[in-house]
Amino acid sequence: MAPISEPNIPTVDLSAFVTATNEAAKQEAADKLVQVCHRLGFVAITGHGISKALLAEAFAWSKKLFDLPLEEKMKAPHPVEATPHRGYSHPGKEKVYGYDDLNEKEVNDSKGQSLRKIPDFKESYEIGSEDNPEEPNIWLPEEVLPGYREFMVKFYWELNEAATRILNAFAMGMKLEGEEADMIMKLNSLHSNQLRLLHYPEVPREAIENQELARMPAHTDWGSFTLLFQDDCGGLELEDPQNRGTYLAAKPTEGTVLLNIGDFFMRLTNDFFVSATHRVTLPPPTSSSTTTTKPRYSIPYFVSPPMSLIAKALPTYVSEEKPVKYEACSFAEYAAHISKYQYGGPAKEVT
Ligand code: AKG
Repeated sequence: MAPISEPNIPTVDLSAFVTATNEAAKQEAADKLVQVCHRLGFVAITGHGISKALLAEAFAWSKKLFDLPLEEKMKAPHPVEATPHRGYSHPGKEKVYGYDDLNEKEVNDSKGQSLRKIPDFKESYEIGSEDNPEEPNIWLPEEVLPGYREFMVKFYWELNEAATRILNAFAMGMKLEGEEADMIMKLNSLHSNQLRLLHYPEVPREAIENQELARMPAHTDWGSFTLLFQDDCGGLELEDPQNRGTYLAAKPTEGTVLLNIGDFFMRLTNDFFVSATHRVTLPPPTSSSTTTTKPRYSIPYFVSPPMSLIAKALPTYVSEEKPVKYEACSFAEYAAHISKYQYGGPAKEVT
């Protein structure tokens, strides 16, 4: 496994975008956001405007949900097809792939074989906008978990507002004008975003060390950027793009959300921002058990462009030295290409 270095992930305080009207404070924070994401593709954010109480409530709902018996959770099953990503996925259903895996998988599929060698030992529940008829939500019957749906709909929109504030900061820091500036604000589709509740059950450390099970292998996200909230378990790591193969531990810090740049934003900026490779692996041992991991709960919110938006390099980021690197394609095309591999093929159940 690639080495881990421990320096802290840089933090940017965006509270000026929540409360202040002080333009200089906003510009300073926006510049730092852009500098850090240019260098690393990820950043820790404080002052994001999501209250501690709301986050505590979200994690409490997530625990209540995953504590339900499997047959109850399966009353909102994720579709058999890859999309839309909605409802409940049992452990082993999803296998996250990185780019190298995808190439290998294409070869294996053509031979009728499966690459699903190491199942991800996690379960998840995916939620989208209630006002997106193209990708309708899949809810548990209300009596299974009363109040869950109402809270999650509210939470989706709170996160959406935070995403818009962060995009305002990006737009200010990137100093783009006209259509280019407008393009940045389109990176939050409002209705194609995805709220995901994740639970990585307790597992023998050996199973991960021996690669019998994975928590989540290294991958990038497909959209604009992801806001990632995590509990205190640990295990999330991000690759340092300045030093490929070296991962930084994203230690859980209360009040902080981790932002990682997604593929679409990378393509739009012709690699000015790099899509962050990240993974979830063994957390540090705890004093209560050195043989078993702690369970882990995390909540990513994937901020995505509208499905029809085309990722075409913005002229500001193209030059003779930096020619266009990626073919233009819509978010729908890009997402369809990647997602079919994550849910493709018969998923193995893991208990
Ligand atoms: C994903 O869902 O794509 C993640 O990378 C989640 C990471 C985490 O659980 O911290």
